Amino acid sequence: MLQTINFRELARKISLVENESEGYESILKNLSFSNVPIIGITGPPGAGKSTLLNALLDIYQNKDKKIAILAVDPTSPFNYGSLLGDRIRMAKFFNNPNIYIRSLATRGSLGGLSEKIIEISDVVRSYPFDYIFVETVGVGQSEVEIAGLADTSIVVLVPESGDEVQTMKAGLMEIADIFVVNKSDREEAQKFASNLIKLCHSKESLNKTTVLKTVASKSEGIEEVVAAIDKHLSGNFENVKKPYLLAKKALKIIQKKRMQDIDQTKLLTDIKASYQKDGFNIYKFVEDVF
Ligand SMILES: Nc1nc2c(ncn2[C@@H]2O[C@H](COP(=O)(O)OP(=O)(O)O)[C@@H](O)[C@H]2O)c(=O)[nH]1
Ligand SMILES: [Mg+2]
Repeated sequence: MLQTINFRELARKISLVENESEGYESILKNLSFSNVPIIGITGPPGAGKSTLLNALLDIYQNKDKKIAILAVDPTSPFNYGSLLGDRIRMAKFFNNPNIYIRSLATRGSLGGLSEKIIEISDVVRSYPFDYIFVETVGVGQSEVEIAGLADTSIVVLVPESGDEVQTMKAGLMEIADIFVVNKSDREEAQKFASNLIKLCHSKESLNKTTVLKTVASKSEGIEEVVAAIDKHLSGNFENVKKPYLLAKKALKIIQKKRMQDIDQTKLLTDIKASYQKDGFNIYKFVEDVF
């Protein structure tokens, strides 16, 4: 008997954590995790990440798998359209009790995004999903960080991504466990995929990343993506980035905790009262106060 997940409760918890509303810290502290794998899907805007996810959902749905999707979309007017597109595309899954979809806005800045994603995916991870997918745009620094969170990272490229591969080669190679060359219905796809395979299997490349071709909009090549995900997950690869990401996160929590006791108004009052006095020394002041 399949266990149903309380999506309403999950959604409420995510909102509390997302907005740092009262009580969110206690929610985080009381989470108990199961080992739900997190799969990151990243790549340039328009590459077909959402379309690919949609096609993956069809397959997982037939296998009665429970899936959560966290889609991170920068809130810019340009991306609003893509969010809307995703909504329409994924509408057929909205009432599915096995599929939870949540869009997360980045509110213009990417700062702090990865931190929030860690917290939110931790909330999701406390529910018995089979897989959690996190879709993010681009391959910038924050995606590298998010890759630390994921057990398997998929980088979606399109045949026109030649420049991206050139400029972000190092970063891309570093984060991708699976490359998906989407829009393989286009002419240049075969050549692009062959070049990518060569790159992945060259001497410099440490991990021989799998390269797959898909036409997400026609659900072609998707079974192979499902198989590659499971193969990678069962390979027990050590995620070397994860401890670094968690150490950074721990540091932020410690900073926040330590700062909690500091009354900034009182600090200012104390400084005002003493800074003009003879012999005032800011370093000594801090040492005496803390
Ligand atoms: N020709 C072609 N178009 C595709 C394919 N996959 C997605 N698209 C289209 O590419 C556009 C962007 O797709 P989307 O999934 O929103 O990209 P995302 O920004 O990476 O999530 C949409 O209009 C899709 O219909 C494909 O395999 N072939
Ligand atoms: Mg998308």
